[in-house]
Amino acid sequence: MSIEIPVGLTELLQGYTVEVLRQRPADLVEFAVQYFTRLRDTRSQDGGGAAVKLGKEVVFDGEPMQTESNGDDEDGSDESDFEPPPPSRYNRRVSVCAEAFNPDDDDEVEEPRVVHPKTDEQRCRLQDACKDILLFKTLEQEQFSEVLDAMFELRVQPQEHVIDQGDDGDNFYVIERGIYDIVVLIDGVGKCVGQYDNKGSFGELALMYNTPRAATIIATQEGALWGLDRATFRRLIVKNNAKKRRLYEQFVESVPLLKSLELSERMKIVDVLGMKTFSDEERIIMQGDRADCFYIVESGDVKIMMKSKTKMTKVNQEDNAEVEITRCSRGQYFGELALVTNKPRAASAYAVGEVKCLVIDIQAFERLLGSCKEIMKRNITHYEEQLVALFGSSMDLK
Ligand code: 1OR
Ligand code: 1OR
Repeated sequence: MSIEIPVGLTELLQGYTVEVLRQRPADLVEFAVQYFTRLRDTRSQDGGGAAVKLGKEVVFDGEPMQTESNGDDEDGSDESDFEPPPPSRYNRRVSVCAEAFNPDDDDEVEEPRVVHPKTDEQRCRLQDACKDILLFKTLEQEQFSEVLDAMFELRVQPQEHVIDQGDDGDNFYVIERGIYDIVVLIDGVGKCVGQYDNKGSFGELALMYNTPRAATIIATQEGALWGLDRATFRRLIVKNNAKKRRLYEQFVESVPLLKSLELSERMKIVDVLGMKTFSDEERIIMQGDRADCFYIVESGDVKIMMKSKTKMTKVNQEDNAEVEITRCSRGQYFGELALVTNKPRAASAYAVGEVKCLVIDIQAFERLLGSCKEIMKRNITHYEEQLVALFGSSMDLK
């Protein structure tokens, strides 16, 4: 007699078991109720799609009575959620996201470490290009070195498509130089929705979630990029994301601004955020600078200072000393104004004591925080009222 094991059952139970071992709840049944309720809720939030995987929870395949397929569906033609297992792995049908967030999957076959030899000069340039890449910010030193070793340099020509929307993901890219348009098909027509200007990175989404490329990236001029192959990205960055989710899940859930988001949306924010630490008095934002990211305070205080435009009579005297206008503490955000208004930074921000901030880049902000913009805009209206009260004039923040 053959017994059919429903697709997803093994992962479902494994996921629960892993959580029990990790969290050691006193009451297993109560914990199971909470765990599976949450799993069901996140599944329905995601529209009950074929593969739903959130945080450290299990994959749930939405086709209940299928047996484990041995790769029948793995031509990738209609189910971008599923990725063929690498040849060296046993041939179970694996949900993308299961792979993406199964940090404890220690039975993974060790893949050979990729090393692209570099000259000292190349390594210097690479380190410089990578120093502010948020996805690398939470890596251990050892993992970061592996990433740097695996990266390879590529040159691009004007009008070259580095990525085409809809393609499979091959590499993740860090920009060394050049300007790149972000083009997204809207109703079948390509629309430029943003631009990378000589810094930043792209191409992480298809590799993280095994989805087709979500946008087309076009070099507008001659440029240089550093590529990181898919296998290394998944082995180091995706694995690190599982750790990030464990570390930041609770905190992100406590941030008032993000309350209106679905759990799955908050987890996507966790996947792409970086963590930056600032020492006492260090400047985090400078008034007048161009903005490329957004901050949420995790610990410490941040003081917001603005140049007061008071008229001074004496020659050479500073005519715009900074005035403290407010402070942000744990769970509060700053640096949204310039992103929402598309203007330079309206104020400076300084660390008070040691400060840790979650940092989200402008593209992820646009992509993931769109629905929070209404709350931000409402608060910006309050800034304007405060501005009038403090300086007696309106400064046209919008
Ligand atoms: P990818 O692997 O999907 C295309 O390949 C990359 O473009 C993507 O990863 C991101 O790194 C990058 N929506 C989706 N992807 C974007 C976006 C974006 N911006 C940059 N990428 N939006 C634009 C936000 C300014 C939302 C458009 C509706
Ligand atoms: P940003 O991107 O312009 C500076 O970078 C940040 O300071 C800004 O976003 C806000 O997040 C934060 N006016 C302007 N910016 C403020 C204000 C503010 N408060 C916080 N920020 N206020 C009016 C000016 C007197 C509010 C005072 C309570």
